[in-house]
Amino acid sequence: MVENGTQPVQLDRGFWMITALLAVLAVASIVFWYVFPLENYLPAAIVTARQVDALFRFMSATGSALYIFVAGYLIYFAIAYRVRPGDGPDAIGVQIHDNPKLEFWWTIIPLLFVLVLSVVSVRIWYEILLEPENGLVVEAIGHQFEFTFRYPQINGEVTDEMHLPLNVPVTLNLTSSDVIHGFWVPAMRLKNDTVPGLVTSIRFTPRLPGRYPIICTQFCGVLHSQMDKQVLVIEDKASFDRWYRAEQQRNARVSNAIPGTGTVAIASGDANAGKQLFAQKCTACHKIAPFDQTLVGPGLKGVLHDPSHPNLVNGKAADPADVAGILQNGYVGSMGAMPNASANGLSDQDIANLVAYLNTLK
Ligand code: HEC
Ligand SMILES: [Cu+2]
Repeated sequence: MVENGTQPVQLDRGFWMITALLAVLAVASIVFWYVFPLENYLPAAIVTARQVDALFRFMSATGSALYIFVAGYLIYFAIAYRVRPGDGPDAIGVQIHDNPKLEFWWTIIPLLFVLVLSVVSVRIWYEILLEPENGLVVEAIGHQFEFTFRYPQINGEVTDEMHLPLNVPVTLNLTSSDVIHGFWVPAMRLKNDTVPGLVTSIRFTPRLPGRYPIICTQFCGVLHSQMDKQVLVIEDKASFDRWYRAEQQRNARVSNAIPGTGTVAIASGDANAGKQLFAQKCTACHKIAPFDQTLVGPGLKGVLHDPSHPNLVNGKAADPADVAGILQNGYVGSMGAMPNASANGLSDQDIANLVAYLNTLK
């Protein structure tokens, strides 16, 4: 056996030629990844999409350069040091071990590379995490087999399209009503699973108007492949407001509540408990005063016993059952939005207590 050191391996002309060739190919691949017009194929719909693209370019460039050297040498050595006609059946190649210089460099170079990569990705990750928090809050809910969207002050759930205004920071809360789905908008370069019983959030700021496909990335059942039909519409503030108002009107009579148990036994209400609850949950929007003394919503003093107020805001008769209906389902009218029972955190018994209390006001 020939030991390294006793007879050093000579790197011949062929080796240096292939090294030069691989270096040229590696540089070409790096240039390719940096000039490739990515956004012509996949628009960058949100602000952080470009940072993700920068990371993608960096990883693709270094990854392809590395691959070209590894695969290139592999092929070259396999050919240059192949079995020669005169070699015996048990001939072995040159055996090399203990080359501290080589081992030092093949440890240090990958280490530096991984360190640079982690610094670059953590920085971009932080930029995504540090997107502003105080913008529009929207909820996307995965269902078999579509996503639905909830917006503040729109009753019920918006189906088919998700609209967002340009340049307004968005917090998107994600959850699921059945199984795990994956919410992915390729144009945003953001993806998150929607998990039943868990709310996760992503934050971003739309920067480019357009219609972008929303795709489910978790195999969620037989019609999973159908979950690529919905779109995210990013549009200017005026068009968004128009869409938003139209959805508000369209859903005005839809209840946000989980389909009612219908078991509100109004008669069992306790007016004292109702009075306390009213102070906690209602006084931010309602005064105990005549109907026209509005705070956010109307004054509720005469809600059940004022002859000049025969009907409730939803046009129904001012009787306990219909007041309970408004507390249960909420109502959006000319004054604004009365939250429903789930938004106000009211149980059926709470509703009965509140109605009993309102019934004592004259
Ligand atoms: C975020 C504000 C807000 C909160 C909190 C709120 N409401 Fe309302 N409420 C409204 C608005 C606004 C309306 C009127 C909607 C319209 O017609 O435009 C309303 C309407 C009503 C009505 C119908 C009044 C009528 O004359 O027809 C009743 C009853 C009512 N609220 C009771 C309550 C009770 C009880 C609570 C506490 C659990 C409560 N509201 C909490 C905003 C609120
Ligand atoms: Cu799905």
